Amino acid sequence: MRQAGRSLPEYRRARRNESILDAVRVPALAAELTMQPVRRYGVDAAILFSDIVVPLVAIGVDIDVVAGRGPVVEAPFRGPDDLARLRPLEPDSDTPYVIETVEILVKELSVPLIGFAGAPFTLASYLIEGGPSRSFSKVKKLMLEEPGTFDRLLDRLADLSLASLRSQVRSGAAAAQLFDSWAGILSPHHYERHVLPASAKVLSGLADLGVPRIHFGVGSGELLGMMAAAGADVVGVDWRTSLADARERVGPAVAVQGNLDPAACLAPWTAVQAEVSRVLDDAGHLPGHVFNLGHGVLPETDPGILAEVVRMVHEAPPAPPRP
Ligand code: 1CP
Repeated sequence: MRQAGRSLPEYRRARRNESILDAVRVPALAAELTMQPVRRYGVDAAILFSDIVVPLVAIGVDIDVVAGRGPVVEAPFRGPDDLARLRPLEPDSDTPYVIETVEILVKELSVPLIGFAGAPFTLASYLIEGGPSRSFSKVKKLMLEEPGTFDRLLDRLADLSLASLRSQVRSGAAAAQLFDSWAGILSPHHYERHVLPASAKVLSGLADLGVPRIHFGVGSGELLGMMAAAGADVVGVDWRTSLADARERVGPAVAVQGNLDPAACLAPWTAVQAEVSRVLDDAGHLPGHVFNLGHGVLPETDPGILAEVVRMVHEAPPAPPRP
């Protein structure tokens, strides 16, 4: 999961005070930052060091990633005129550094690399709110006030995410994760009407590449069935929904990913151990479970605890084959 590196002293040393957007443009550094948590924890896959706003910045949208806050948009999107600010992404010329980072990683890593992009709704929420938000009031207002503009915005963002993911997979990423972190703030009705079509466009647009497609959200328990039906092979689940319930919602053909509460990793080991056991039990010790946190690693997490979590999951009895 995101930001495993933040807990590591070697990460903080390598990052120095550089902005993440600058670090991403230096392939050797981005590759090193991707590999650090893999080396330290022995996890089974790496997630590319980048950010969901990288393709937007690459097509000229003025976004800064502010330390301790997140992405901040200089001139937030307000209406139909702003659609012209989103030209198509041409990965070869707009994000050559991402392609180069992926190419280095594919050579260096002994585990698969997961590429990723922000889902249309989560990207739109930053563009419209202007930055991280609690109420998401502006994005909801635009969705209801100008549904045509909103749908066109999401459709363009779908093209952007799809172009970015396709280039990462073409360069060697072995899986593609679509992060719809904030979709959980929507009612199922609005998700289905305004968001699902755009996310389905991204996921179905990857089908021919033959890599697993992971669809992740936070607080999205009520949306899991639709998130699976959008064309996902794996659906990410946070700690608010048990993996047993999640499995029922996504159906037998789709795997679940999750869902240890990142905050649980701040507790003493015996408490963490009980939480890890419960996640494994909820998943039924069956195939089709990718063990993960329900969201990003908290920076104050003790790396020793995360190493123990990985060891415990690796030592869990292997799942029996599917009947
Ligand atoms: O482990 C990694 O660092 C992997 C790379 C990675 C990924 C997968 C980063 C680096 N960002 C992301 C995805 C991302 N970025 C998501 C989707 C996953 C999630 O929900 O966590 C989101 C919503 C963002 C947006 C973002 N970027 C935030 C969240 C702000 C908010 O609205 O609450 C933040 C804080 C950032 C900055 C950022 N991105 C990545 C890092 C390491 C950081 C921290 C700042 C920095 O180090 O400069």
